[in-house]
Amino acid sequence: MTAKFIVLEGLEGAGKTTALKFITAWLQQQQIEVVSTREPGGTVIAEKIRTLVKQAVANEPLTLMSELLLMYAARVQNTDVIIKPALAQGKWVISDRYFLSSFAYQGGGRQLEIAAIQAIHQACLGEFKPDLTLYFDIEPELGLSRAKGRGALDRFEQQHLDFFIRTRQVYQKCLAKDDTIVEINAGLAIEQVNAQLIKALQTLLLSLQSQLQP
Ligand code: T5A
Repeated sequence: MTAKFIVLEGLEGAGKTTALKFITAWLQQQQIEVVSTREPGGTVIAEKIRTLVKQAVANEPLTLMSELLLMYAARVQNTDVIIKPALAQGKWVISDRYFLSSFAYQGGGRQLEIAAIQAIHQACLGEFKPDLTLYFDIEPELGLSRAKGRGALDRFEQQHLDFFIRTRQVYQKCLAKDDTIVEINAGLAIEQVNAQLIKALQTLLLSLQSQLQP
């Protein structure tokens, strides 16, 4: 079976990390070998970058362009060290966030020029992209209240609501333009979210089976 690359996207508290565990277990039940990763992070070096971007440093703001470049540095590391080798070995890969996060957060939230992000993206990843992106759509207030329930907020979670409204708008625009992105209504109870996930995964498996038929 051809290995697939699945990405989970959405605002804070949308339920991506919770879903990653569910999807991994579901795919393993179908006898599919799965490697999971996250962004920023996944490798030792990329996890160090994650710490850098998530924590504020006293008296030195991280510039917007530095933030974007650090996200892409972590992404290239994750892609070359974990994602591509696993796919080449026939393992499926699930990533908690990938490049859509940069377009949504740095392009939407931070309002960096999309053309600049596209140029960096092209230099770093070329045409490489996920086979399926599950976009967890949630009202920012609800997502943030779930994230707050977990404890101290990071540098992103401390942004004003407007930041997350703009971020969500970019996600929704991308969803409308790309049929490899599937929307999950993340505001529902976990059982209802899981039912939507199973449907999307079954559709992916069916399309794979029909491609393999002579
Ligand atoms: N970032 C990242 C960028 O700006 N640019 C980039 O290019 C990249 C890659 C990463 C930050 O970096 C930014 C975006 C982020 O701000 P992160 O911690 O990896 O930070 O990502 P978050 O999305 O912030 O992680 P969260 O853990 O907050 O969100 P999740 O993973 O979507 O939510 P999850 O599963 O942990 O659930 C949160 C809580 O809600 C509960 C869970 O039990 C948990 O307590 N929950 C539900 N409750 C009710 N109903 C449901 N359906 C629920 N699903 C989960």
